[in-house]
Amino acid sequence: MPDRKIKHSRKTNETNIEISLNIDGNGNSNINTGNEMFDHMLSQLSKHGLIDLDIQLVSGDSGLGWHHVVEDLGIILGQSFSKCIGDGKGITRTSHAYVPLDETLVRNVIDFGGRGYFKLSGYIGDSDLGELSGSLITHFLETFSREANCNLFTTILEGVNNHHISEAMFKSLGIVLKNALTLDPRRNSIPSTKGTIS
Ligand SMILES: [Mn+2]
Repeated sequence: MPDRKIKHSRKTNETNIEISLNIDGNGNSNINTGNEMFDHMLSQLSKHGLIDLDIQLVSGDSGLGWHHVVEDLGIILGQSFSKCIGDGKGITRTSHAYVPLDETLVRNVIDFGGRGYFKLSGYIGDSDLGELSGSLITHFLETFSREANCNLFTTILEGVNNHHISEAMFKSLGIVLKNALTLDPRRNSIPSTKGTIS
């Protein structure tokens, strides 16, 4: 089995982030972005995706309202996934997952076909999300999908409480990541008739 782990860091004039990712992990996380709600969401992704994730915000201009931190995390996490996936040999490639949380129901559909695209259907507001917001979550998913080279369709089918909606979005994302990226022992080739997903 290939080693699908990476240590990656990104330093710009806006943020300095260090990340360590293991796609074939056990769901262990140590996440310190400085934004408690964002940490809570990324730990959902780790836990339900069986992904080991260590994220440290060394420095960031969070005084500007978290936009740069959330955006740069989308970039570095997406790039880390893309690097770990490599040519995609043996991956399942597509997956979908419905996740309910009380009054909320969210569906994610993903395809690691080498193209970056994100579409959100349904509505998430900005209240009840600590220092995060619906628009920042949307921007994170958009950035992540582009950098990870996956198509991601997130649909909020039901939901009133933004915290529940957000949590179901990240749980469901963790599950589709796990299922799409799990190596199928019968698949000894790249899952594309074109011969490439990069
Ligand atoms: Mn919660």
